[in-house]
Amino acid sequence: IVGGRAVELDRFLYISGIIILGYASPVLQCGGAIVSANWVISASHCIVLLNESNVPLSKIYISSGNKEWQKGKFHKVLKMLQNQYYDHSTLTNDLALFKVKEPFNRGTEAPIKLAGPNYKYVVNSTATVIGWGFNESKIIQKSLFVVDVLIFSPEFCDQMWEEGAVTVDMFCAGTYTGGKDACQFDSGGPIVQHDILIGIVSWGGECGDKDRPGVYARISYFIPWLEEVEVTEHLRIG
Ligand code: 4AZ
Repeated sequence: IVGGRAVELDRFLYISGIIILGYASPVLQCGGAIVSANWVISASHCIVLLNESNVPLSKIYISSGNKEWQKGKFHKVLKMLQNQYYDHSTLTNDLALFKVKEPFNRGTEAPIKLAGPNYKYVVNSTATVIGWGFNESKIIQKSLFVVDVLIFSPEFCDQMWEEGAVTVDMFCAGTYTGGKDACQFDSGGPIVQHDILIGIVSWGGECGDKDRPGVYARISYFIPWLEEVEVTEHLRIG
């Protein structure tokens, strides 16, 4: 998170890290958000990165329940599910679900409600991005950071990026003067409005570049898919 502030965990009990265990010390790969008793939502490109590095499933864990990702409860990942329409070249449909073995405990780990299919992404409204990713010095953070950004219109996103790059399953967000953004290793993590999950950190340019706003997977677009895959679980959809 670039241009943000350090926070306590209490307002962000759903924040999760996708981590790799089995090396000398834990490695942070991506962010994520708890959405039900045994499921975390994240980005599909995070699974591609894990696969490209040949990380076996047995080394992949979710860290949650602590503002410091290295001190969280580590939940073994049983299953990783990529959206079937994910395209690695365009990063369209960059959403994934991770199933954990041990359910999340409602004291220090709690699910966030998802934006429903009719959620209004109000242009110029403030949203909060959460994560342990790079700060302005390109250093992964030990403790949790957040930053407030503005949701931009599809037309503005098109002007800032190539026309057609920010597709219907995405939105972009940033500030008019730059300096506030998600960054590397925030990928897969949440962007929220009033305790509702509205997006997942997906891609961008140079972090904080005012002319290259961060791009997020648009949660409201994926509700049919989420309901389909999470047949037996109960997601909280707004
Ligand atoms: C990344 O590489 C990444 N500025 C995520 C978000 C942004 C840039 C890069 C947005 O995971």
